[in-house]
Amino acid sequence: MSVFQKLLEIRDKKGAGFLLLVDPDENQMDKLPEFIRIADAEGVDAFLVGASLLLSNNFEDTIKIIKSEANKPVIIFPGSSQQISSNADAILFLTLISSRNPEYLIGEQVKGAPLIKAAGIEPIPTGYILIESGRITSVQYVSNSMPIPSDKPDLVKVHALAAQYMGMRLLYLEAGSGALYSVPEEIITKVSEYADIPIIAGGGITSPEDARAKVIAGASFVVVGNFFEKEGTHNLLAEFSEAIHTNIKSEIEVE
Ligand code: 1GP
Repeated sequence: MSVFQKLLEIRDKKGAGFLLLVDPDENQMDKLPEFIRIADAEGVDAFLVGASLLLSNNFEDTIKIIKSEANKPVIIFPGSSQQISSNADAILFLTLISSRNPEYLIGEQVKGAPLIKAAGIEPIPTGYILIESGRITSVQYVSNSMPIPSDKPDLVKVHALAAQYMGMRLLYLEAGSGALYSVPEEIITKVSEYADIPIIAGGGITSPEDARAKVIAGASFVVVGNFFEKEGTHNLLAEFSEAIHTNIKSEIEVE
């Protein structure tokens, strides 16, 4: 089964999938194995690895540690065509559809495609849409792209539909790592009613309630990264899982 199919299966079974973003620069490598084991046990469905920019040499080791400590898909969430590894299972083959910068619409993709083929990992074509979130985010700055204003859901909708018509399999609605405000539920709902491909919501999600609100609004997958990089947060992994897995929760409630 492909990783993409596995993701759909998780969504169908659990209501939505919990994707944990591991930034290779933001985790102490000696503490990473234990964190991954806890995350695996507490219900994380898949791991994303990547960053807008890499400052360290930890990219490969991060992937290897996750592969050895958890039995879940490891999916690269690349900031550029330099972030490709044969040790991962798949890669979000991103098109920064909200951008007008050709480098992030086609340039990086052309550089990355042969490396992905050589690595033998599964590309998952993904329309990546930046949404304004209260301040300039790393992805916005590095990609030199203007995010879509958060009070313009129609603009997000038409970008999403264009991504679908271009053959992309997923939509990633991104507020940016550490965003002040996560992607508004209104946008998620309107996009989910307008386009037919599954939505990933990420950026600035810092509570189980917020994560669950994204699922109720129509997200199929929720990404959390920054929050779990802070000390003393790992005990909340289970609560995030429960909040995101709306089907499983309702089964418990029914019993
Ligand atoms: C960033 O959407 C991801 O690209 C996750 O964001 O780090 O704010 O959780 P956070």
